[in-house]
Amino acid sequence: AAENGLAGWLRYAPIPGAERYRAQLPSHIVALNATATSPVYVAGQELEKGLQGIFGKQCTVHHAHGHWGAAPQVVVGTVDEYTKAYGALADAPELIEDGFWLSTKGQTVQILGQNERGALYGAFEYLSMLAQGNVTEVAYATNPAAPVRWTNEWNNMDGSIERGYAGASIFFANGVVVANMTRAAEYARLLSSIRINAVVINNVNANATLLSTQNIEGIGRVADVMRPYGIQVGISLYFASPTSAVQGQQNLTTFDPLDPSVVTWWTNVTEKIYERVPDMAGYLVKANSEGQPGPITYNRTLAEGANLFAKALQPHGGLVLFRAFVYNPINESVWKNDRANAAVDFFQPLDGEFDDNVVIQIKYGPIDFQVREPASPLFAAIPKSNVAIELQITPEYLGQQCHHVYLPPLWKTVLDFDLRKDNESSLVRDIITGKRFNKKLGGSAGVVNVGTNQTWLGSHLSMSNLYAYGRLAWNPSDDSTVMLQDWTRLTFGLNPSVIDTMVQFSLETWPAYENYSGNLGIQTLTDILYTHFGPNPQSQDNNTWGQWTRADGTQIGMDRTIGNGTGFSGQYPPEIAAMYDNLASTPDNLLLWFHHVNYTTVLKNGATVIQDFYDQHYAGAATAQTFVGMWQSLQGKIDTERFTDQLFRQVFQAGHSIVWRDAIVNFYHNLSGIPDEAKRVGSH
Ligand code: GCW
Repeated sequence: AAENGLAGWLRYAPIPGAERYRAQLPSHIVALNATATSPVYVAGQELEKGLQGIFGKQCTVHHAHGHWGAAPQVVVGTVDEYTKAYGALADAPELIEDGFWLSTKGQTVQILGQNERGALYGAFEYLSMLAQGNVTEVAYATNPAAPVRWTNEWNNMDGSIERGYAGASIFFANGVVVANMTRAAEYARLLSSIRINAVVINNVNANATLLSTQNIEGIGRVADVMRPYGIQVGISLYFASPTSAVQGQQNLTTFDPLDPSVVTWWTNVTEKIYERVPDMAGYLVKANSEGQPGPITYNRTLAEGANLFAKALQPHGGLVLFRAFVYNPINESVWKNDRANAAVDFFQPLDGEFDDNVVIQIKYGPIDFQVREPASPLFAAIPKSNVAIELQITPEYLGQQCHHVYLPPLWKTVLDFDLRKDNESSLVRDIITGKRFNKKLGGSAGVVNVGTNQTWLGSHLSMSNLYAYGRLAWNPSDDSTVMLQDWTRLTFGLNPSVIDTMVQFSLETWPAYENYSGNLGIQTLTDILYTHFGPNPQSQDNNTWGQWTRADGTQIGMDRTIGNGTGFSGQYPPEIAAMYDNLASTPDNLLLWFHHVNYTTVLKNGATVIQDFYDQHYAGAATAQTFVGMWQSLQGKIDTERFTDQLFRQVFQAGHSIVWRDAIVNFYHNLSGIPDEAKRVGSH
């Protein structure tokens, strides 16, 4: 059904007036030299399905160059195969790995990839144009900004998903890889259309049993169904696997990364995996963080730990994505303690020690996927290392699919941030693509956590975040509004009023959520101990997690200055350090991230800190009330099933935003005793 969420943005729904275009569209599809499970073969199938779905046009699919009269055709394949069959292209495009050339000029639509994967991307691009009613003539080449365009799926072996909001795993159940690969294949199809090239299928809090003989075979089956879509499979490793009982593998008494028996163990396991999955993408590693074992357990460095895997993978061409999310529990009674310092403290001294096939995977902010964070200073602190940004599509701290929050504007505060390394332009997006520090490797990792739910993520609208994630991984400068317009057309059709409403509504969601959950850089004031859902400001302090507010009766905020505070602002290059170290030059929206101030401190916007807290929490909740009406205005313009499903969520969000507002304003009113100038808060 059109309403079926499984197709996501790949619905190929009929467009109005489709008949008009039928004659000018291809009747023949040439998927050049495609073997049955290759991406070019899939591209041919998608083109056939898409032209049929969007225009009701029946095409014939061929796999070799031929003559079919004067009828228009589309040729999809690699540049090399095209050149062999048709001769050199007049204006040969400059393509790098995974790039493609698309021309819709003349009788032959050309979709030519640098490799097969690129050709498939090009087919999806052409279909995306057509599905949006765009039949104009275009001719252009496009290339990826970076080679690492991965998703991470925090799937446990028992089929549960850590921070997943869409049901059980599509990959695992009862300790093993599932038998039915239908959903894995469908997921690969969606991901390849947004040019993702690898999926890490298991949780970073990993389990050694993934490496059993039976599960390696299972990983192979996942890889087999994803390969035709140009998607490689990667896995997360449990660092202490050599000392765990794993079916089919030796059991050692140490996991010391410098112990020769451990080196051999990982070399052997890696060989077994590559025997079954010759194109495995690589390993993702969370070590010495949140209770996970790692090299530090043996007084080895994180680099020694990362290089253990890098050396095992190197002969096979695999990558190690080594997470920078490393921190220890800390004591709040020490004023200078700061979890935000951990990543630079751990990794900066190791810059230059990581092997070439290691990529340091850095969460966008120094803490943990909060509603707003400054860009992680680590992006500028390890110029000799490859880096990737870690974004979170699964909205762990952002409403868990019960609130809608369109995330690209948040991500862009980091991607577009200029860290001014060596007083030169150093945009985070130019660092992760390798451009700024001349690195071949780099890119993006998105924590998606899809599940068996028919919407994939737990709500229809949340798919706009996954769609935009892929687009940004390809081109981190892509525009939040344009991506959303495209996604809306593909998902809900071409009605301009639907598109306008979706854009207005979506772009207001993140600022509203920030306002009712925690503004001024205090971060999401949620329940930090267990659920990460709903307000619980008191849980933020007196814990060892280090996401503190340090709020008391008169003051609030983390003093991260160099002189009196934790010194975190000094982790940035000098220009940025100076900006954040000084109260006067710190933007209001990060004030409490960097400074411990009186509730009565006056902001740049003229309000006091406490009054702004009150005002913005009211404003955010008020905005969330308007989302209900905006959504209701779509009634009859989109299908009833998705309309009703999302309406329920918007009503919940409206109510829960008031719960948020009241919990936060009352908490700080009680703590500070300072009345609300507008007399909304407390008893009066
Ligand atoms: O945000 C925290 C999550 C944990 C997660 C961890 C991480 C997978 O609450 O559930 O563990 O981050 O990113 O490793």
